[in-house]
Amino acid sequence: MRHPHLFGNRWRPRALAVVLAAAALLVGAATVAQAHPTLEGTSPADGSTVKVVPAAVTLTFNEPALAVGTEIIVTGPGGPVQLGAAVLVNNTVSEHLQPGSPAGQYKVLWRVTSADGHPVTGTFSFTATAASAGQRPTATPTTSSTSTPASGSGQSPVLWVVAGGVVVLLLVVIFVRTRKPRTTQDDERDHNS
Ligand SMILES: [Cu+2]
Repeated sequence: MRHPHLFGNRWRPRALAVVLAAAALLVGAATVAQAHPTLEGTSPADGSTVKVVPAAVTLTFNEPALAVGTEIIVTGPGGPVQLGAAVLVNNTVSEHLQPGSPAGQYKVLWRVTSADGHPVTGTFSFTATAASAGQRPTATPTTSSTSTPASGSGQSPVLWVVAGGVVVLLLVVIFVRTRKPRTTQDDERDHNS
């Protein structure tokens, strides 16, 4: 038990056993989950020099990511140029860049959510020798929080299992907290059983 103080002294062994069982279930569910996605490549490639700033950057992983929490920030000489939410297609995560993005060095900060809900992060950079065509939007880019949900295929139900487990744990906590020992006889019986 790493954090015994979290449980307090009022907790009885039986209640603790229930919590431990629920926790074991959670751990079991998490173990079933796939390993975290690993980055297999980027476009543009890390450290490469491209002629013009691309319309989008794309990261390819060995497995699909979850849209929730997945975010790509692309910063160039003129500041951030990412446009809208990241787009998830199969094993790839793309981020569109503003038209008219200036030449120079670009740094890409990415965070993707793996099937088990854990975030995986990384960075890469590239250099563009010419600005991309088009006019840079003058207004501040809308930071839309509506991310494109990935199609149902490839999504793991583990996230729901974990969420369900958390709810069960909360119910156990509420149950144990509200259930006070009534008599000393009750306590005696619990000890002997
Ligand atoms: Cu994980």
